[in-house]
Amino acid sequence: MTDTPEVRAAQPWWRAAVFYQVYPRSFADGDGDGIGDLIGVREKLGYLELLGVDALWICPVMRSPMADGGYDVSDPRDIDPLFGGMAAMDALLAEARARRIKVTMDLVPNHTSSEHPWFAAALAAGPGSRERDRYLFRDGRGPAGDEPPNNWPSIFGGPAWTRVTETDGRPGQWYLHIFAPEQPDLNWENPEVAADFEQTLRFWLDRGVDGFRIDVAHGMAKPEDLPDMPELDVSRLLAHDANDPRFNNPAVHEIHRKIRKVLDEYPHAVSIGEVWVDDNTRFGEYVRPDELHLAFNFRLAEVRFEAAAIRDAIENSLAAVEPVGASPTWTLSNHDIEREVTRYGGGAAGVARARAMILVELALPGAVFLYNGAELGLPNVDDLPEEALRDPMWERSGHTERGRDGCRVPMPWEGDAPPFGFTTGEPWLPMPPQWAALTADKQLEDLGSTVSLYRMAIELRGTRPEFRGSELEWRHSPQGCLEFRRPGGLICVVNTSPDPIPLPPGEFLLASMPLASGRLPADAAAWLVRVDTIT
Ligand code: ISL
Repeated sequence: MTDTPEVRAAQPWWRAAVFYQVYPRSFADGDGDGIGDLIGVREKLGYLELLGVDALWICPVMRSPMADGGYDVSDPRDIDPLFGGMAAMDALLAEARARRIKVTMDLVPNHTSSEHPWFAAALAAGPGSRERDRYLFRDGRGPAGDEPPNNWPSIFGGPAWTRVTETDGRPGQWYLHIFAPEQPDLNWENPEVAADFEQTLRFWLDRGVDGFRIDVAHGMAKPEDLPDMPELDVSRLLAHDANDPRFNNPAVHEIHRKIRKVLDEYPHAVSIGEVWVDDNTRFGEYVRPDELHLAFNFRLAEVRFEAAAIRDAIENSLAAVEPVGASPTWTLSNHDIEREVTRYGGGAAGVARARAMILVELALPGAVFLYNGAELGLPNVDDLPEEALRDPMWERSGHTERGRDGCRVPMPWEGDAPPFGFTTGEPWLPMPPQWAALTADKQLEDLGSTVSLYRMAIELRGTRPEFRGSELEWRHSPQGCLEFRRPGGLICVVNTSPDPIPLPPGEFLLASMPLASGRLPADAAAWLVRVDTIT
């Protein structure tokens, strides 16, 4: 469908929005305790406005003992004091609104913290109780009940079951936790669970948030009888397998329909699901008109800098949502994934390729999700000292998986030495001294920097008519290169080959690297405007 300016104006704000993901612990620390907070986010709204993003996705800031960086929620309707409490959230919402930046929160419906009052009540109430029914408690297997109820592994390593001690001091039932033991899975068949989540949705929407990112949106429903996994291949623990009974059970769609009914009462609000489902048809089911508005498609975040793989990721992401009429989404990285500079090989080539890929991503139709620090071209930090690691995966895997801290190192803002203005205290993860060259302050002054490229690209995408239309047309291009066009007249070319290539005819808009004698160098991308659409 080629959209006219009128059609575009009538579309919801999120359909082609640029979202910026804030990992609050690592973004900016406003109170000097070494951990980022919402006071810090508010202080940086000017920077985000300059960057030109439409909306924020803020990772969980609700009350939490922080066993998994806030994805273990003990009170979903309060802001943790570590992040500045409710006052900091209200101040952030007010100032973001004044600057016309939308704010979406991250909600965690699949599990609670083991310190949630419901879980304490479940432990106290004993087997068969109404309190236990809000979670997935089962008797163990074997004559003494000392084996887990099934063979499911946890995503973070070890079994997905933990045995509790009953109030009489005896070993008792087991409870399911797909993630850490501090994150017991909720039983979504219990109506109290859905009712409580509805209350949480309304609570934040009434306070002025513009929507939600829904954590593990493919995980809330569990299969009846919790059957064993067909095969237990440890090397595939983190892979998303169509036969994995832990995820993507059909009953999950009824849950999304319920959530959507609530959101429909707040027509401005958006829901974005974290959906790790590879099959295009199954993926598309999550964004049917009465389910989620958007779902993360991670294909582009999983491929290397290689033309055929990039094209395949784009084509599949488009194909997954096309039959249900949903908007595609694009992301190169997030707080769970190795940063793209490193994924593309690191060093100067890694940065060049990441710069090329942001032009590819921002040339695509649909919503784009940028992860904080990507705009500075930050690499993963893979040499964090072992004693600094905080991801539960490190302990749970028996120190075999270092986990995700390498992509969560705090943002370098200014100055020549750590902590680079991130905090006045000790940053919660050590920051590399080499990041002195990558601070936001330095890059904002340099037109050739990665942050300047982001700014120019986001502005062009938001203002130029050439970005109109939801279709992509692929054009023939040299080996190792890609060229696609948008109906509005945009041409995007990317060169993953080792040699410079000539550019197609058109008016030059922007390139990720200076052209060499009019040619596009290796590891670069460019935007042009089709000659016949220039007025
Ligand atoms: O589902 C998976 C594989 O099929 C996993 O990749 C899983 O979806 C993913 O790890 C979920 O991540 C989210 O929930 C976690 C939290 O640790 C992550 O940070 C968050 O993004 C538990 O709440």
